[in-house]
Amino acid sequence: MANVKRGRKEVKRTRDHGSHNGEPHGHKPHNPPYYDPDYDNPPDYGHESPDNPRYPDHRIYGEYASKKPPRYVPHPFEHMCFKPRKDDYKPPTTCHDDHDDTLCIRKDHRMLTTDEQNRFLNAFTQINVMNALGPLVDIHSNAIHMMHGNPRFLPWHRIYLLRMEELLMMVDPTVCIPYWKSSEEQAFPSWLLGFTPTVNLMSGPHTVTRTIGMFALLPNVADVATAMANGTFNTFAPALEGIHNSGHVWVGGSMASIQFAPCDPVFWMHHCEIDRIWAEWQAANPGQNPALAGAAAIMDPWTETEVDTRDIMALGYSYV
Ligand SMILES: [Cu+2]
Repeated sequence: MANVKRGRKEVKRTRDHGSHNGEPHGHKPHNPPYYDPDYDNPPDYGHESPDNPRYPDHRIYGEYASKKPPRYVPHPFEHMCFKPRKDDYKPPTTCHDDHDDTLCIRKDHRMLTTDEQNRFLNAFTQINVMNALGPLVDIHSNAIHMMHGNPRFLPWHRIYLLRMEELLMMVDPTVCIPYWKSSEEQAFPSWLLGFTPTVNLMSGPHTVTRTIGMFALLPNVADVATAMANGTFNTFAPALEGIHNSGHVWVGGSMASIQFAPCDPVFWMHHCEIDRIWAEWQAANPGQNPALAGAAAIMDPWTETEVDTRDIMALGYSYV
């Protein structure tokens, strides 16, 4: 085979040389450069060049093919996704029963069915791909809201969770944020292990990482009981925030950073548990509220005040 090929080449070279005045070893002139007269003088095929090359054909794209295409108006989040008719939602319908459409009943994640787990992850993915999650995560990275290390910590994150839950419910009204009772469980929710989304943040895309158990211990039931034993908000809240901090570092990776933590769905389940513990403590310690006044009492960037955060039923959710 190789011999045949080589033989062919010989023949061709001989023939080429032969065409240049018969001298077998003479200088071979360069090929003239490629020249296409149409390139300089394109023929007229009778078509105008399109005003808008992305939409070249007016018959197909209508006004988009013109110099003045329609203005782009984004859909509001609640209209970004198709939703089945209310009757066609598949059970279980956790959030909207016949009496109250908006009340969320937040459950221990261990109580979720596979369908409920999937719905939570699907809704999380949906709000992420429609770029609604990234901006919510970015709010958490802005220290101007003073949401850590002071009495705003619990009420601010209560509203933050609520905004997240509202976003999830726009995609699937059956979804509520489940809580991760880490003190009792002492393990990472296994159904989240393979779920490490990439979120578009103002700093660029961030993919969730975890270093589970590597850099901290996970506070246990006794630690939570000790925090719960505080009789005033001023001592209870820092104790609970400390437990919360350890949980962040225990998960590690994204969760260890204020900037990236809310990219991990476990952030919301962790904060849901912190919020649940606070609600339980509130019920046991009526009238004990954060000492916040003036601007510090407004849960910016939202309009809720500290007073609005006292009653979770009034905010539209409860814990089971
Ligand atoms: Cu936070």
